[in-house]
Amino acid sequence: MVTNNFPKDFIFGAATASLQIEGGDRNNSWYDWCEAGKIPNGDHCIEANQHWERVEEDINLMKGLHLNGYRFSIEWPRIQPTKDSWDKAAILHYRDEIIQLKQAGIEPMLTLHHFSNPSWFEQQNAWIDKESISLFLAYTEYVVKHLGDLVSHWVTINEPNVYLMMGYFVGIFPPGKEGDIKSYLKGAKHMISAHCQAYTLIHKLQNDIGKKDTQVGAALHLRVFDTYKDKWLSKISQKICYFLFQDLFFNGMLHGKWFGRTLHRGQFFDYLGINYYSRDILKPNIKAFPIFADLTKPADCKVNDLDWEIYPEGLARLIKMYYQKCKLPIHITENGMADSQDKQRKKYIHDHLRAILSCIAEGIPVKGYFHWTLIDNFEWMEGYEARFGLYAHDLETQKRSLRESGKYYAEICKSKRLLPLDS
Ligand code: IFM
Repeated sequence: MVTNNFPKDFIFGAATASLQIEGGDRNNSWYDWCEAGKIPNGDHCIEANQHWERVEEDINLMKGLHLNGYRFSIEWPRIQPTKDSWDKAAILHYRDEIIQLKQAGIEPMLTLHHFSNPSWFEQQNAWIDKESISLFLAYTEYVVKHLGDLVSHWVTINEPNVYLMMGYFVGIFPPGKEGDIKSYLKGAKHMISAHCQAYTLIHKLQNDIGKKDTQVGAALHLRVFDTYKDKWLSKISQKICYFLFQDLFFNGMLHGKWFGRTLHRGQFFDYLGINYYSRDILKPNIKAFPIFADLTKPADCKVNDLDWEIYPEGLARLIKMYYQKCKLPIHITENGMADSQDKQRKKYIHDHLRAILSCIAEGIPVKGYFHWTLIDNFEWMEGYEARFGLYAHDLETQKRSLRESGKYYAEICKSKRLLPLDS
């Protein structure tokens, strides 16, 4: 039976990424991308939320929401500014942030890679270069050795599918390549292999210090792909989309597989991290290589400020679909909407949490929900225009203000109960 109560140990969190909130770093691929004038509205990630200087203030925001979890990422270029150097002060900064979080009763979920690369790594062809795997592992080792005693939940790589699709196929993320399917696949193979080896490495290092509660996963951007009027070509597109965009990564990272071949033997997820936002209806288009479809939406559906369909049932569908495939605990590592007027976010949160409760009622171990995002921030190609925050952010004054939907989420986090919309 579906109840309104979440399990006592359920993690209610929010998620962010370093590049999107910290500001101030000039040594990364997104700084270079902004400098090259690639953000259509001219916004620049150098400003962001000045989180680097405002850690304490932002942890207070989290306390205001009654969060007991926070997913965030380490900015690799800060830790390893050049290929041959490490910045001790930077890793200690993160250590201090984690200590403050834990003192506030907030468990960190730490992401090692979330879209941005050190400039030196980008310049050597980033993830397309085979050396990327050993470089990522060296960085992982450094982070785990310095922070591992404080961290139980790890995300190796955030949305490798989006990173590669946008950077090598659509061409709107660095390095801006279009239709380069060969690099997409090469990058995928390297990211999958890096994830599997990082999984093993993190467990080994944590074991060495006697830390037994380590959970390692990745955050996969999963979408629902539905067919258009049951057309035959649409059914083929659906198979291609599920495979190329998600199952290649899901099977690869879970089982160490690459097109049926074993890259690494074993199982490399302790939990499945799902980032869920929307779905696509695949309208046949024979010229649209390699998916042979245009991505469309149902007529008259509700959308967010970025014109993405709001489809809460999709979250339940994906949780069930992927749970069947892996039978592992699940964390919703991201879910949220761009809604500058805060007109729809409250219902969005309600409906997506209701979808999660329906899965829990069926016995699926959904363990946590990390709302994207704590505070309006640098939304990649949209700059500061897309406002996903539970807190609104004023770039001029750096003022943070809790939205109505944030107040609603705070009450849910506090009571661990899904509250009615009129509450
Ligand atoms: O802001 C992004 C995040 O960095 C990755 N997942 C999707 C979010 C919203 O677009």
